[in-house]
Amino acid sequence: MWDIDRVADELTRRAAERRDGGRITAEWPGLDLARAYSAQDILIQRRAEERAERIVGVKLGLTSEAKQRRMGISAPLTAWVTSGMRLEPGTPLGVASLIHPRVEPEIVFEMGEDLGGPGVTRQAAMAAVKYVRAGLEVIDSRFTDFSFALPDVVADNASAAAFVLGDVVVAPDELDLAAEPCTLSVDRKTVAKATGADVQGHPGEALALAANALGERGHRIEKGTLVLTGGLTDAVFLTPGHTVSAAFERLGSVSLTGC
Ligand code: OOG
Ligand code: MG
Repeated sequence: MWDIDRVADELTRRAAERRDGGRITAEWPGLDLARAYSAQDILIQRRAEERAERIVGVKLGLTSEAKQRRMGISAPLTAWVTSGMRLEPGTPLGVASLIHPRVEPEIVFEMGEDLGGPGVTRQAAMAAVKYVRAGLEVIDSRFTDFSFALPDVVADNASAAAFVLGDVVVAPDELDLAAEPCTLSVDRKTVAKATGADVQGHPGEALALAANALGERGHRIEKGTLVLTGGLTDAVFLTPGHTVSAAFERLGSVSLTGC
């Protein structure tokens, strides 16, 4: 019989053994969104304890049309990022340490104030942001072929695996975030283009959405933590010897090489 503890166990085991598997919702239709978020919290709490990691922020998933179309799910979701997921810029990532990693460009906020829903607007959300940065997120679904229903991917902490931040740090009032362009390339060949507006019209809307959704579950987004606002474009596979780069206009560039 499935329950939320077993869901957290199963997904933790798949990650540790670097193996994907079928949808849990196919075996347990009772895995609804509320239970999936509880399983996500258990999974991340355990991961943090077992690996002596800290939760360092929040990530949003499926906030752009490109991501929603690819995954066949039209609802954004929230999940957690930990200290162990943060990669050192310039250090290649071993593809064999993961299942089938893909990389996507993200706009990342560093929070200057606590932010808690309900009722958070984009304006209030942006007022709580200290810095904006470029990021690349590595996603590595614990489901075969990244095929999942919304509760599956929620329980799987939104496929979170790793992330790296660019070194340019910009105050939020120093750029037009909706207009900020991003080019994703693999080995210098352009594979996708987007702007900040592709994330919920403005990444600040994604931040407000996260604050409000987390508020309903009794969580706040804390000062000093990061918020990954979601892939602006579809993700690309990370492969040994190849480099994925996101080049923004004001936020600079960030790259990750597979090995
Ligand atoms: C789910 C995670 C989505 C994003 O930025 O949209 C995500 C997935 O695509 O596997 O991180
Ligand atoms: Mg992402």
